[in-house]
Amino acid sequence: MSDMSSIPVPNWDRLSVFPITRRWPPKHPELLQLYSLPTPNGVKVSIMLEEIELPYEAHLVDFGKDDQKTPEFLSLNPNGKIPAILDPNGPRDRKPLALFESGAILQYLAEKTGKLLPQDAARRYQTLQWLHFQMGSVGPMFGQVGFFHKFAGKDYEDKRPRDRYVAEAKRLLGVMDTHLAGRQWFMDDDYTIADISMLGWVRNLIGFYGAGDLVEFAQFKAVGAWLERGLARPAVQRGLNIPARP
Ligand SMILES: N[C@@H](CCC(=O)N[C@@H](CS)C(=O)NCC(=O)O)C(=O)O
Repeated sequence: MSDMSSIPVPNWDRLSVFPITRRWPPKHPELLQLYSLPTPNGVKVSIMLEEIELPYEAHLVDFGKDDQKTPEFLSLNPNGKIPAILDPNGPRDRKPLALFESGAILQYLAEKTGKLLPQDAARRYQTLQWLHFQMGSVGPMFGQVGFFHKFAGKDYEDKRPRDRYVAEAKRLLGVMDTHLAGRQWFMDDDYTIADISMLGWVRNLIGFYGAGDLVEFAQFKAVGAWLERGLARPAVQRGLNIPARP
């Protein structure tokens, strides 16, 4: 009788122990699996994957079906939000790694591939500083502008919450504008995960949320020019529509 335990299990086969693969079965289990929807947080990861040209398989998490609150999705991200990934070739003994939180995913992918995060220690921390600025300030504040201006909150009679978030969004755009004046990207000539984290949010604020006039976007000339440069990148254009909406 042969001893089956000595036969190495291919890495991709190990994905089947992750319950998320029951709702979203991988067609290519040897590739990194992305669970997402093209929202400002979701596109950070699809843009990154397109930029670094790491092969992956994208799965649509349909908010219309509350996919993000299903037990299978929650098994990977207990916080019930996209994006999330499952990498069959993780960093420890190439065992699979499941990860949520877009900032952590961007850092992981940058370190895995050695791309879009400077090698120099000081510049690396400065890049992470801007990434955390996006995660802790830009995303949450712009998101609230969206809620109070475009979504359910727009019907609230009391406009003070909306005005508070608009004022904060303007302040943040001011911080970004001052930094970007005379620079191509957040890290000077280096396009990094800091830029990737912010492009979708600024685009959404003035596009989908329709808050351009409200935040007086026209005055933030350096941010406007940076956004244009970012959106001109083919990988950004592709990433903005992955996975395709239903
Ligand atoms: N801090 C999280 C935020 C993720 C997040 O808020 N995702 C939104 C879409 S942009 C979501 O999944 N919303 C669905 C829900 O809350 O039910 C990250 O950056 O990954």
